Amino acid sequence: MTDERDAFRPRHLLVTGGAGFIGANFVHHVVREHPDIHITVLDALTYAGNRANLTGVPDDRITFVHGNICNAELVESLVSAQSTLPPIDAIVHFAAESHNDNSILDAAPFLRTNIDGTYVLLEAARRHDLRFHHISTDEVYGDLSLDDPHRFTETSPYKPSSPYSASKAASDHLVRAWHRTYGVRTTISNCSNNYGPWQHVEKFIPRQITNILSGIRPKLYGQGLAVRDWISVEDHCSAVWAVLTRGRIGETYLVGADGEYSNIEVLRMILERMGQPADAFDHVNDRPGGDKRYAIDAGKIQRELGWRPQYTDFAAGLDATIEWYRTHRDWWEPAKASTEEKYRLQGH
Ligand code: NAD
Ligand code: TDX
Repeated sequence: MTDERDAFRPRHLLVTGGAGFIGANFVHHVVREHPDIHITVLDALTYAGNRANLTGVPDDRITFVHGNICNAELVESLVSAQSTLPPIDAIVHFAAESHNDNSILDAAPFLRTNIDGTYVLLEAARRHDLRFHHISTDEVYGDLSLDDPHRFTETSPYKPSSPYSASKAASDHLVRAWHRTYGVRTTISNCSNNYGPWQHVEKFIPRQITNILSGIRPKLYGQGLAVRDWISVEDHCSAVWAVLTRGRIGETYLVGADGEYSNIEVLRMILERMGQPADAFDHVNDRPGGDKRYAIDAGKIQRELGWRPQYTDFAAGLDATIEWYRTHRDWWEPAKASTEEKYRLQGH
């Protein structure tokens, strides 16, 4: 196991996509757990980004930059800035177009942000010898059949299904190449499906919760038999920190918390917890090419880095998430109608 004494100790992180769901949770996590670190957030504030996700972060801990990771001049100005702050010594790269259904409608922003944007950041890391941690997804490995006894490991072949997952797979390959060819100090984490606060209402769990809170019937794709491996976003954040500070350079780590449930099981849990009848939902079109099952073997990060998920009671996690959406209507309501309209046009 990597020794604490060998740990990389960042002083100033460039967190891309820090106003999105997982990026914002990560910023809150670092601000809370690691008081001596400054964070520069670079975020384009797309439909998925929201400055309000960072409310409560003290001004002296964070510099917020509204800008695009594809803007090489802007990225260069950030990583070469001279100020009273320590220079940026690591990039933690969350920024992405992240939603499969959107990628099926229009892949172009996915190729730009997920591939070109990652390239721009890798080049900045190369020029300035920065540590680079890339946030990726288990979707790069394609899917498993429902009865497959295996789970994904770090040696599973890349087999992405959607424009989104193909663009994430491409970005992983760039990261690996920049390590091997140029010696950039990279790591990658490929995580399973996250849930928790500040997740956009387009995603499965928040969509169903906010539908119920809005008097709209939840929508299940197909028969709801597809399986996702759920992890609390807080556990994902602690895993990213573990890999950033103690991961072996050039390596990939899978992150998951043994949380496999079918979509219909998750929906039934939400309905029950929100006092709805078990059949109070609609079946809608399935996703074209939709992945059947994801399942993560997180043995490597556990063995090598001693990381363990802390929030493994999924029912309790759902309760907390439902409560968060109940008490944060102002946060999600502005995005709700346009999201549902987009889904209606897709037959979802
Ligand atoms: P999200 O869509 O909630 O947030 C993405 C953020 O990136 C937003 O704040 C957005 O404004 C920003 N952004 C988008 N394009 C940008 C650009 N060109 N320049 C600067 N900022 C830009 O996504 P998320 O769910 O928080 O996912 C974060 C990362 O984690 C992604 O790389 C995603 O692939 C990965 N991931 C997500 C999950 C999940 O379950 N959500 C699971 C595994 C991996
Ligand atoms: O309304 C819905 N009904 C439904 O049945 C929605 C929005 C989804 N679904 C199904 C489709 C999937 O089988 O639920 C499952 C989960 O869907 P999403 O929330 O869109 O997540 P997924 O496609 O699995 O991808 C997520 O996890 C991996 C994130 O969005 C990605 O960014 C991450 O890489």
